[in-house]
Amino acid sequence: MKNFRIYKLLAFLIMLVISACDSDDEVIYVSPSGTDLVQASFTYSISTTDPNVILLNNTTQGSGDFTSEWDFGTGDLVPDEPGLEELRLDGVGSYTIKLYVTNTAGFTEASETVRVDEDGVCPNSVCGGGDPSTLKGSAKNFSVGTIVRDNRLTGMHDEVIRRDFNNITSEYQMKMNVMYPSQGTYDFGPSDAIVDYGVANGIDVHGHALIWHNATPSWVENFAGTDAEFEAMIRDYITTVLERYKGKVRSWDVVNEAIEDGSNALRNSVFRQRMGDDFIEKCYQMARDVDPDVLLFYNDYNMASDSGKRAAMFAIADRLKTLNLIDGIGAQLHISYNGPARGEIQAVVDGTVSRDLLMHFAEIDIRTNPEGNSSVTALSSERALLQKDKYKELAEIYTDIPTANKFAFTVWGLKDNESWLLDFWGVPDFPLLFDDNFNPKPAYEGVIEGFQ
Ligand code: 9MR
Repeated sequence: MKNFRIYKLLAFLIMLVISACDSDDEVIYVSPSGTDLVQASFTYSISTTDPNVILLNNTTQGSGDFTSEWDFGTGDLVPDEPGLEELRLDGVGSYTIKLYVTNTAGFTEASETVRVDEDGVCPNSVCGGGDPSTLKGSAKNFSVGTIVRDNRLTGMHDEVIRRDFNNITSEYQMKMNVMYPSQGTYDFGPSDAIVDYGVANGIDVHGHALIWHNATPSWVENFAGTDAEFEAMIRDYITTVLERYKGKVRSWDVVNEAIEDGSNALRNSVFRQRMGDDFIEKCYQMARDVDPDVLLFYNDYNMASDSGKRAAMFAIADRLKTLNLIDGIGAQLHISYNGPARGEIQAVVDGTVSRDLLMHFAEIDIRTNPEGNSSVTALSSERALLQKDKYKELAEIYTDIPTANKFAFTVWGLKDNESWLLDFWGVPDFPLLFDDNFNPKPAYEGVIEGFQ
C-alpha cells in the first residue's frame, strides 16, 4: 500500500512536469503499476445442434491479471467462465454482444453484432430469406453490394439499392483525396451522408479505401515534413477516420492496389518511400489499434488473370495474417464476358479459403465490348447472354465458398451508363446488372440463378 502511494505521487509529479513543459502535446499516462491495457477479443460460432445458440470464445491474450465480463446485449455484466460460453438468442433481431476486459490500467472492449432470423442465428451476420427474386434475397449468408455516391441515394437509386443490396461501398468519397483534402482539415460531408444512409437503412457499409496511391491528395504526395512526421500524419488520418465510423462501417480496405503491374513488386508509392517497405503492415496495425472489431481487407485487381500478381498478393496477406492484421481479401473482378477462365477465378478463392480469410468479390463488372469496338451502339442479345453466363459463373463460384469464408459479392456500379469503364476505355460498354433505365438485364437473372 505504501509503495502504491509513492508511485501515485511520482506519476502525479511527472504529469505536472509534462503539462507544464508543453500543454499542446498529448500526455501519455503511464499507469502507476506499469501495466499495459489488455485488448479484449472474442470469436463466436453457431452451435451445430441448436441454430439459436452461439458459442462465445474469449480469445483475449495478455500478461498479468485481467478479468473478463460479457454484456449479452442486456446491459448487465456477466463474469466470463473458463471454456466456451453458451448463449441462446431466441427472438428475431440484432444483438450486440460485448466483452469487457479489465486490469489495473483500465478496460478495453470488443463487440460483435449477431443477427437472428426465423431460422436461427445468421451465419456471417447476414440473414438469408427475403424475396428470392431479388439479389440479396437469393444470396445465402453473404452480402450483396453495390457502390454509391452521396448524390445517388434518392429516387430510383434508393429504391433499387434497398430492394437488391445489403452492402454499400463508396465509389470515391471515402478515399483520402476526398476525406482529407488539406493538412489538418477533414471533409466528412459526403462520407457521412453515405454512412448515415447505410445505418438508417440497415445496409452494411464497406469502407474503401484508406490508402491508395491513386487517390492521394497532392499535399500528401509532396509532404513537407520528415518521414517520422509523415508516419504520424498517416496514423492521425487512419485513427480519425476509423474512430469516426467505429460501429458504423463494418469493414475497410486499408491498403488498395499496392502491387506494381508487371514486376509484381511493391509499388514505389509515397507511402512506401516515406514509411518503408513495411508500410502496409504499419497501416493495418494503425487500423487494428483503433478498432479491433472492424474487418480489415487487402484489395487488388487482376488476381485471377495474373498468377504472379496473385502470388504477390498472397505473400502480402501471409505477412499480415502472421501479425493477425487481416481478415479478408478483396479480389476486384473487372473482367470480360470471355475471361479470365473459371479456374483462374477459383484459384483466387482457393488461396483465400486455404488461408482462412474472408473472400470479397469486390468491384465486379463484366465488359461486353472488350475488343474496344467504338461502333457498337447497343448491347446485342448474344453478348447479353454471354455476359449473363459469366455473371452466373461468378455467382456460382461465390455460392460454393465455405460459409465461414463468405463476405460479400459487390458489383462496381448500379446501371450501365454509370460505369467507370465508359470513361476509362472511351468506348461503349454494358458491364453492369441494370440498363440505363434501371431495368434488370439478363445478367441480373444470371446472378440470381448462380446464387441458387
Ligand atoms: O470508379 C471509381 C471512379 O469513379 C473514381 O474516379 C476513381 C478514383 O477515385 O476510382 C474508381 O474506382 C476504382 C476503385 O476505387 C479501385 N479499383 C479501381 C476502380 C476503377 O478505377
